[in-house]
Amino acid sequence: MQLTAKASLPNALLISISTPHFKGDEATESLAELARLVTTLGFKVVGTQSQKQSSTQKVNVLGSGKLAEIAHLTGNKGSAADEDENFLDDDPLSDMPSEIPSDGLDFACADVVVFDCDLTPSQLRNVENQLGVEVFDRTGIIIEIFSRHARTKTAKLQVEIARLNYVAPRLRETSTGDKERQMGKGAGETTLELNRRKVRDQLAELKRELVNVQDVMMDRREQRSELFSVALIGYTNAGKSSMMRAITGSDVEGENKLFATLDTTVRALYPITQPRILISDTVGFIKKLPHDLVASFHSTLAEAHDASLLLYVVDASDASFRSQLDVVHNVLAEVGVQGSKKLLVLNKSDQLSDEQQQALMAEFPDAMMTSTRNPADIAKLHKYIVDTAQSDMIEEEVIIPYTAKGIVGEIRSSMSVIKEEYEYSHIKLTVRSNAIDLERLKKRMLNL
Ligand SMILES: Nc1nc2c(ncn2[C@@H]2O[C@H](COP(=O)(O)OP(=O)(O)OP(=O)(O)O)[C@@H](O)[C@H]2O)c(=O)[nH]1
Ligand SMILES: [Mg+2]
Repeated sequence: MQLTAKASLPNALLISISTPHFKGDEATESLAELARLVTTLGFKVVGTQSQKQSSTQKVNVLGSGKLAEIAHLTGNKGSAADEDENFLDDDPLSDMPSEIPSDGLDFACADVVVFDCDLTPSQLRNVENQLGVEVFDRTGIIIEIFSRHARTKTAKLQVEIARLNYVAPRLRETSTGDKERQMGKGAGETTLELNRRKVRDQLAELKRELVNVQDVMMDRREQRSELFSVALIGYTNAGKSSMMRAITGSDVEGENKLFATLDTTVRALYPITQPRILISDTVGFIKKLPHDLVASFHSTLAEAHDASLLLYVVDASDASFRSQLDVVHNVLAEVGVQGSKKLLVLNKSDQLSDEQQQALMAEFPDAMMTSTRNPADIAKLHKYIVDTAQSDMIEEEVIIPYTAKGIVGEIRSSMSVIKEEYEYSHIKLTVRSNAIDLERLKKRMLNL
C-alpha cells in the first residue's frame, strides 16, 4: 500500500462499526484515536460516521442505508450508487442509530474512507467497489505510519515484513494493474501470481536480513549486559522520548505524532554515574496493534526484556490512560517482557490540576508524578533511578598495591568509589558496583 500523492491533504471520512462487544466509550475513544492516527498520516478528517452491526465479520461491513449515505458523502463514485435494490442487508442492528453521533461533512467530499476496525481483504474489496474511493482499515493506517517513521535498518526491515504480510492477501488482479501499484507494487507487474510470488520471495529475503541484523544487536546487548539498565515503555505519545531526552541530556526528539519512535535508542543517564546507567527509549503501543507488528517488534523490545528497571510512562492527562496501560501490560506479556523492578510514571502532570494529581496519587500510591517540562521532576526521577541502581550493588573493600596503582583509574571510571585510604604499602578503596564486576576485579587482584 502506498498512498497516492496529492497536492492537498486527502479528506478522510472515519467510520466506526459498533458491535455488542465494541461500543460506548470504548468505541468513541478508539474513533478519536483513529482521528489522531489519520492526522499523523497527513489526512484531514472531514467527518465521522458510525454504524451498528451485530459483528464486523459480515461480507458487507455497512448496511444498505449507511452505505447509501456514505456513497453520497464520497461523491457516488462506486457501484453503491446503482445497486441499492440488490443489496442484501439482513442485520436488524444496522437500521438502528449508533450511540456514537455521526458528524457530517460541512463543506468537503471525502476522498478516503477509514474504518476503525480491521477488514478482511474481501470486505475491503467490496466496500471499495461500492464506494469507488480508497478505503483503509485501522491496521492499514498503523502500518503506513510505521513505514513512514522507521529510521534504522532493523525498524525498516521489521515494518516492511509486517507491511508485506498485510499487503499479500490484499493483492488482486485488475486489468490496469492500478491497484497493485497502489498497494506498493511496481509498474509492469500485472499478474496476481507473479506479484504474490514476488512478495513471498521478498519476505523470505527480508527475514534473512533481519536475522543477521538481530545477531549484531544481540552481541551489542550482551556487551552491555552487566550495566544497570532502564527501559522507558508505554503507550504512543505518553512522553517517553521527551523523558529520555530530559534524563540523558540527549537529542532524542519527542514529537506530537503517534509512533514518533520506532527504534530503540540507548543512552547513558546524565549526569553520568559510575558505573554508567543505561536508558533505552522504545516503540510506543496502541490499542488493536496488528499481530504482525507485535511479532516484528520482539527484537526492538529486547532492550526492555533485559532491563533491570522498567519505567511505565503514561500520559496521565489522557482520560483513557488506564486502558492504555492495560494494552502496554498485555503486549509486554505477549512478547514475554517481565522486568524485575517497575515504576509507574504518571507523566504530563502540568496538564492536571492539584486535585486531579492528588486523586491520582491516592489511586496509584507507588507511582511517581512527573512532567518532562519540570526540571525538579527530572531530578527526582534521576535520583530514583540512581538509588534503585545502587540498591542492586554491593559494597566491597579492595586492596591495591602501589605497584598496580594504574588499576585505580580503571576502577574510578567503572565503579562508584566511596572511600580511598592511602596506607604504607597499598591503597584501600571502598567501592560499590555490581556483583559480576566486583568478582572480576577480585580475581584480577589475586593474579597480580
Ligand atoms: N504537557 C506536556 N506535554 C508533554 C510532556 N512530555 C511530553 N509531552 C509532549 O507529548 C508529545 C509526545 O511526546 P513524545 O516524547 O514524542 O512521546 P513518546 O511516548 O515518545 O511517543 P511515541 O514515540 O509515539 O511512542 C510531544 O508533543 C511532547 O512535547 C509533559 O510532561 N507535559
Ligand atoms: Mg517516542
